[in-house]
Amino acid sequence: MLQLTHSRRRRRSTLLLAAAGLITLFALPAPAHAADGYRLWLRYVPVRGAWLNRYRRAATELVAPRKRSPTLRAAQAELERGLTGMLGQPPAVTHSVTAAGAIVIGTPRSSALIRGLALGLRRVGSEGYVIRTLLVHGRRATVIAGNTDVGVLYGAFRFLRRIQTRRPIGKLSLAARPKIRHRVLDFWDNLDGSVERGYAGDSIWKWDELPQYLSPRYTDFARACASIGINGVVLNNVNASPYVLTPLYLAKIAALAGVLRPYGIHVYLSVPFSAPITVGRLKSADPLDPAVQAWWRRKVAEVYRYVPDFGGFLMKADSEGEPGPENYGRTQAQGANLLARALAPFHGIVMWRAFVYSTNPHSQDRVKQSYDIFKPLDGKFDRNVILQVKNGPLDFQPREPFHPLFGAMPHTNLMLELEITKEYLGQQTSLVYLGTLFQEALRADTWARGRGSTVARVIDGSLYGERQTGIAGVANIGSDRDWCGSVFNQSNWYVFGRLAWNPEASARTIAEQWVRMTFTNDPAFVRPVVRMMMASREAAVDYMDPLGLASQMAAGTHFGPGPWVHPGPHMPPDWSSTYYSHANRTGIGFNRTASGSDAIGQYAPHVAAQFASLRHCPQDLLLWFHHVPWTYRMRSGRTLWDSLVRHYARGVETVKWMRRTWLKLARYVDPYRFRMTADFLTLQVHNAEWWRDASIAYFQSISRLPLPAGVAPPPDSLKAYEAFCIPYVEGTPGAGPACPPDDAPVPR
Ligand code: BDP
Repeated sequence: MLQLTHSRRRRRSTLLLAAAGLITLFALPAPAHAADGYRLWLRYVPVRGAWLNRYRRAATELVAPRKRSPTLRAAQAELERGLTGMLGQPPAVTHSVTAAGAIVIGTPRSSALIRGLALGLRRVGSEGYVIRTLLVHGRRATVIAGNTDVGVLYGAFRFLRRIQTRRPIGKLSLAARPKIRHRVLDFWDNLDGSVERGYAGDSIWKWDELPQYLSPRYTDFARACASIGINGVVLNNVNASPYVLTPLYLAKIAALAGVLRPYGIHVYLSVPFSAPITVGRLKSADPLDPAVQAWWRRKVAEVYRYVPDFGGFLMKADSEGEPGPENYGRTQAQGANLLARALAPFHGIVMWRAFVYSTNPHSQDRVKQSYDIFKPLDGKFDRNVILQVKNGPLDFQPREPFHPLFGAMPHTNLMLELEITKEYLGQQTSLVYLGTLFQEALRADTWARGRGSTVARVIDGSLYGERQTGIAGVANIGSDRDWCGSVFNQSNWYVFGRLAWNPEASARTIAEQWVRMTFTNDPAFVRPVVRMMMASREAAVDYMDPLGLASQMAAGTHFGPGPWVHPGPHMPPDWSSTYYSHANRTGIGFNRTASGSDAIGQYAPHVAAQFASLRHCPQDLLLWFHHVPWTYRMRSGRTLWDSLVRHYARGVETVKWMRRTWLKLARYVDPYRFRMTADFLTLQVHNAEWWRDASIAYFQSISRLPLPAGVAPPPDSLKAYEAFCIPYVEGTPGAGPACPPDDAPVPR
């Protein structure tokens, strides 16, 4: 009873305090760029109420080694910045513990103090950290230590996160290490400043200003990456320009590497396979040609003169018009090993993409190609090659089954490639939290070595024991003030990093922490917003590609519906929508069973049996694997047609619910971020309705079945939806000419 009264009183005083805070807030002139998203999840807003004194007692002074590397200086600066922002006073910086509540940072090498403590650092490896509360010279202190400086930096961010998310810091015993070695952001940025599939402005790399001017944004970018453990950045588009390998650009790249280095981030480059010809003026790029091999050796040595800790190359070869070893009748392994051997003396790696397919209309089922090309090459890749495999066998669709190469190449390093930029999921304005998609991909069970052979365990090396492990995310970062085109898109950068560090972490927990750091710790805000985020990806699947459909979007822009897009002179079958839906009078879906393309045969027997059975196939992948009659009875008892229509409708309803939920939360958010999110949700409702109506109109023209009771017919004709075309979309250069200028009305 006493406790109850106490907590009630505390709540009341918190309310009063909050009210007072609001009054002061409005009384003050708004600082420039207040809460405009620039500071991401590293906002460090003042702590109020009972927590403040508790935290202050445990953060009285900051004890740093006398001699500090740039990385240790970054860790110290971050702690100073965070503690000052949150606790309202800067910690005194000292070199020895003089008061209770000190925070001691360092490594055994940099700090005699830490050397003298038994912290169990051996278990945290070269990037991990230990955070422990213990007595140092008889005084209670929090030690943040690593075997390396970057471990300390990661520990500093973890410590700050506890305060940001209102967790106790008085009695800590934490230890962590990343489960994956290469945790990489892939930028699809072109050297002209545009970004392929980038929806957040131009490239953040200002090539014209480099190397002389180093924008402070680069440092803030590096801080954000380090705060979630990202340790690699591929600077340029996989559709790579040869100029990256020229001295002009290498000098610029070296300057960027210098900014990122203190934050533990290695720089990588995408390079074109034809570079020996375009840059080296050779006649060939044949991997077996000694002149080509010698050229790459020389070029790589040159790159390392500019960037001594250069990470390596990312390669898109023999894909979508990019050159590759196939041009010379060589295998993907011969191509990859060519680069690997040039990089090996410098400990560099090759991330060789498995996204290889031919758009020949007579080629087999597109989703089978990558497996068929790479599986026979298992064991043929050098040790410093990692095969970079997209999460699904097609291309970053709203939902795909896992790529059958996971688990199928026990003698090859495999890394996972995810798309953080929402190319196929509504681009900049739609609120779609990808944590659930990433988690689904990581937790998919390949059954390669029995139950529990998850994709996470393939890529973290615990299934087959690879030492070169990796994960890559196609970045959603650009020159927009808020980095990602919207505040909620930031959560996708965030969750990628957190899952890269620990692929078994929970998307929900990460969402909750992100909301707390980005907005507020108030549960009245946190709970509904996390619920919105967790429902958001499924909503998008529902209104875009339900029940295992894929690739139903408009051609080129990949924005908005286009289920009618069919093969033609300029449209290879496997870039069209009808190829994937296979919708006809009898039914819908792609038969990938043994009686069809038998793509199912690429999975381990247990998984294949499940996918092959109409009854046991997960319903959310049904049409990916089966061609199903429109009148097929689903587990719910509804027909497939009714069920499909209901999914479209449900997707729209969920987005409307998200919008209603958000509109009730104005009082917890600053006006700028509130308004932007509210308006974007209005836009998303509109887009979701457009997807629903256009898809229903199209598929009904084929199924010729009535709509289920209670579902309103699309307000426009199929012809109107088909005629509607958006000429320009950010991130899709050259989309314009695909749309004839037309004064047809915009569908409702
Ligand atoms: C597709 C994108 C295209 C990329 C390609 C890739 O539409 O812009 O170049 O992926 O991953 O999804 O290489």
